[in-house]
Amino acid sequence: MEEFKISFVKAREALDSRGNPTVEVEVRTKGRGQGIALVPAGASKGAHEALELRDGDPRRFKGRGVLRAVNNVNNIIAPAIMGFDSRRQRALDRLLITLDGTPNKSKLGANAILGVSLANAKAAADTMKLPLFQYLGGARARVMPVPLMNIINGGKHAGNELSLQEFLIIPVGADSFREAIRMACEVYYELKDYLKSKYGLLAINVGDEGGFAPPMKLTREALDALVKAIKSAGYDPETQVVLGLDAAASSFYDEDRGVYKVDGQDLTKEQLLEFYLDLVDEYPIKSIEDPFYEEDFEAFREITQRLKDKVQIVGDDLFVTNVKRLRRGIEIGAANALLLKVNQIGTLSEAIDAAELAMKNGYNVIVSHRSGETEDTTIADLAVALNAGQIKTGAPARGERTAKYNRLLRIEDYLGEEAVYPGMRIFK
Ligand code: 2PG
Ligand code: MG
Repeated sequence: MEEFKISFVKAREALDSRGNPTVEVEVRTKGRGQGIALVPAGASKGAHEALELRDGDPRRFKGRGVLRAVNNVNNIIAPAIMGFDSRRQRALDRLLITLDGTPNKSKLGANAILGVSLANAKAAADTMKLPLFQYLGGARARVMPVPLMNIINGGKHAGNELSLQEFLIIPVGADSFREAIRMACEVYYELKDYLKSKYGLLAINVGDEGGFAPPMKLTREALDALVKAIKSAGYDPETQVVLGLDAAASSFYDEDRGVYKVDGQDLTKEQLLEFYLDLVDEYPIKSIEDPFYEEDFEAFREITQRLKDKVQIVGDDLFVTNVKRLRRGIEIGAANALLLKVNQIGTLSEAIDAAELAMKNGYNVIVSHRSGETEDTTIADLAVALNAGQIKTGAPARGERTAKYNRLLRIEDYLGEEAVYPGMRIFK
């Protein structure tokens, strides 16, 4: 099985969707398989994420260069994995973890390690002449993910005053992924028209994830706009296109004073809980991500207790795709869904472990992009490979977001009759 052996590894500095440098890794096998992976980057990062190594040299890219990570791939990782059987993904990831030797991958950089981990999987798949989703998921991979599409951007992703970061539409009333995308696009067009007429032309500028970033101040203004757009597009907001939120609450939590700054007010965590409960009563919200800041497992448990029968409570910054934090959450019932971001943990195998642990414990899994993305489409394949049932990858705008949707449209086409679109069933 010589053909699967790694014969070439090279990293280079490339760009992400915010124009920041990022790591690209290319891996080739003796059997002429090739894998290229580009690493994404977050803006509202969890404090417990694996470390993204940046140069900090102010003379290049305002300190954001990633040449140290690139050099770590080329000088340390490449010689160590040359000749390794690319199919042994788990062993390769373990070797990368050992080479680094730190708990948060701070020596080599999670960006260096993840680039190699993903490029290796792609090279193995290519050597086998299999699409990535089938290489990773085998014959079981056939569930198309329901997209959670962030079409109004706030928080750290937009230059407006919305406290909450993401206002998502979820097209559950479709019977295929393709139909779901069409419905979501139609809502997106209606939203654009509505925002233009109500707030003027400036309101249709888009934020980091392709959603609009209108000059709104209040959470309810954004939710009202979504409901209006869904109805104008001819859909029912209770059954066909429902809503989700990513509060990203760590970004508006004032740790010194112990309050959340939401919609111009300081809220205690009890008041913030009441705020969410009211929103869930008033709007067809089916998913709330990071409702509290990332250390408050107790507040997460409280909201999960109160809402678990009707709302998916998602841990992103809370769990950071880390099985240790996820286990702690599962023990106390801190959520009922995991947001899965491969670069939060730094290897493909560890991300898969987190997904499996979540699913085994009845948690939903949402495979997710980062706000700083690239044209890399690995997460689209991963979502299908895991039969995760959900993906969060932005609005149907900006090439780095549509790349994932287009990849999924292609996968659904490959799967043909075997493809399943779960729709509302994801919210069991
Ligand atoms: C999030 C993500 C992606 P970021 O909070 O869920 O939408 O944002 O990549 O900035 O952490
Ligand atoms: Mg989030």
